[in-house]
Amino acid sequence: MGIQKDQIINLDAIVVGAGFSGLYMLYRFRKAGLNTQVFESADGVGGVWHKNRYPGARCDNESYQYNYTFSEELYKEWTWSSRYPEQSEILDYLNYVADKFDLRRDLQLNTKITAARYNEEDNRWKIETDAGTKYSAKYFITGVGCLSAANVPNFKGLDSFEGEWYHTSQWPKEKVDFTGKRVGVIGTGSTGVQAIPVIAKEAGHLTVFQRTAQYSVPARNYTYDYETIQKAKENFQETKRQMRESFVGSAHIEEPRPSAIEDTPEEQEKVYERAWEKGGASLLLETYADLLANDESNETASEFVRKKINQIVKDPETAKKLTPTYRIGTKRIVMDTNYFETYNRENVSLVDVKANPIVEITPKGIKTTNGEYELDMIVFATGYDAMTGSLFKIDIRGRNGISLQEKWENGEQTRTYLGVATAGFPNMFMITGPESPSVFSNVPVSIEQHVEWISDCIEYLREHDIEVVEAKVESEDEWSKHCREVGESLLFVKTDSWYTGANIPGKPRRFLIYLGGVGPYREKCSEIAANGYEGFSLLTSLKKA
Ligand code: NA7
Repeated sequence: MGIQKDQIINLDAIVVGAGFSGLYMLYRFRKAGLNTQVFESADGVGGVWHKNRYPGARCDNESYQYNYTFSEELYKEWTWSSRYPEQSEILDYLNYVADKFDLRRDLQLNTKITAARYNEEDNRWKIETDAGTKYSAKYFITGVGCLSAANVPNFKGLDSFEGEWYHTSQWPKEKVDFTGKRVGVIGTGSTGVQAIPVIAKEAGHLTVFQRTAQYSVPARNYTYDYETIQKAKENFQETKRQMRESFVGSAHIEEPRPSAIEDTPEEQEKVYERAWEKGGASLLLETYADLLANDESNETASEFVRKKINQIVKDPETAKKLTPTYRIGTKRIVMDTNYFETYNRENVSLVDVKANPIVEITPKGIKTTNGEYELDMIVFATGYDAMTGSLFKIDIRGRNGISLQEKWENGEQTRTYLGVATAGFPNMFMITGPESPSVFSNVPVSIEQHVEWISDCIEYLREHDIEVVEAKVESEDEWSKHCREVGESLLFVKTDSWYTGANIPGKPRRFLIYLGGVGPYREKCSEIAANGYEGFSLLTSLKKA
C-alpha cells in the first residue's frame, strides 16, 4: 500500500545528505538499532563528490588517507589508483561503500528536505520534503557538508547571456564540450586552479577572470605501484591512529621544523624546495610549525612561492598579476597540475577583476570596467557559501519556532557546542558543523569522529532513558569563545576568504572552524562523553529544566 496523503512516517532518526557523513551515520545508526532514513537531493550518493564533476576535479588529500577507516576490511578491499584520485574514482568508492554495507535500502535519493521543525509537545522533529511527504523522527542529523551551497555571484545580466554557463559544483553528467569555444572562467580558488589547465587544452580561447591571485603548489600526482599500495594496507592500524591523533587528521609524514625565522635563508630555501619537489597542497605549510602563526615566518614561505610563479610564467605582466600578496595558507592552500604553466599558452589570457571589476554579464559575454570580453561559455568557479550556507538552505526550527538562521545570523552570532549541537535545537546533531575542525582537517577523519560520537551519545541516551539532549547556552558560549580565541591567535582571520565568510556579500564575518587540532578536539569530545555528556542538559521528561 502506498503512502496516504497527510500520513506522517515515524522514524527514530533522519539524516540529511548521502555523502561521507550520511552514509557512515546510517551504518552506525543501523548497528545501534535505530530505524533511520537518509535523504539526498541528488540522484546518487556521494555528496560533493557526486556533484563536483567539473574538468580536473580531484582530491587534494592523499587517497590512502582520504577514506573511511572504520572498517579495516573495507580499507583493504579498496585500492586507489593514484596519490590524488579524480572525482569519478572517489565517487566509485562511495558507491562501493553504499553497496558493500547495503545502505541503499534506507536511503532516499532525489528528495530534498525543505523544513525540519522541533515539536516541544512530543519531542520529535517534523520533517518536510520537496516530494510533499512528511516524516517525524526523534533525532535529526545534518550531514550536509561545509562546502555545498554554491555561490553564484549576483551579477547583473546573467539571465541575458546567450551562451552556456555552469557552476563547477553543479556540473552536468554529460561532457561539456569546450572544443574551439571562447570560454571564460571566473574564480581561481582550488576549483578554478584545477579546471583552468584542463579547459585550456580544449578551448579555442580561455579568459580567466581573477579577483585574488593564488598560491598554488604542484600536485605531482603519480600512479601508485604495487609496493606502495601493499605498504599502505599493511600500515592501516598505524595510519588510522596517526590520523586520529594528529593536528589536521593526516598521518604523520615528517616533523615540522620549529620556526622559519630560526633557519638561515639558505636553509629555508632548501626546506621549501624539498616540499615543492615532493608536491601536494599541505606539505609546504607543514615545513615549519609557525607558518600560520607568525607573520615573519609566513612571509618566507609566501615569498618562496611568489618567486616560483615568476620563474614559471614567461610574460612579466601576467606573472605580476598572478603573484599573490596575502599570507600563504590563510586562504586554503591550493595544489595544481600545470596551473601557472597554462598562462604560457597562446590561447589563455588573464583579466584582473580586482583592478577592473566585473560590471555585468551581457548577452555576448562579460563586461568589466575595462571593456567587454566576448564568450561562448562561462564557468563560475566562485566557490560556496561555506560552513553555514548548506544548513540555512533547510528551514530548521528549534524551540519556540526559532530558526537556526535567526539564532545565528539575526540575533547573536553563530554559536555551537563542539560544533556538533546548538542550544535551542534539542536532539539535533550536526556532522562537521560550524566550530568543529571540519574543513581544516582531512575531512573524512573528522566526519568519522562526529558520527561515532553522535551514535555513542544516542546509545547512551537510550540506555539511560533520556528523552532530550540539548547543548546548554553557557557551554556553547564557552566553546564559541574558545574557538574564537584559538582562531584569532593565528593568521587566518587577517585574510578575506571563505574561511571567514568574507566571500559572501553581507555575511557576518566569523571564523567558524576549530583550529585547536583534530587530536586534541577528539580528546575533548571523548572527555565530555565520559563525563556523562557534560555541558548538555539531559532530560528524562519533556519539560525543559
Ligand atoms: P573558493 O576557494 O571560494 O574560490 C572561489 C574563487 O572565485 C576565488 O578566486 C574568488 O575570488 C572568486 N570569486 C568569488 N566571487 C567572485 C566575484 N563576485 N567576482 C570575481 N571572482 C569571484 O572556491 P573553490 O570552489 O575554488 O574551492 C572551495 C573549496 O572546495 C576548496 O578550498 C577545497 O576545500 C574544496 P576571491 O579569492 O574571493 O577574491
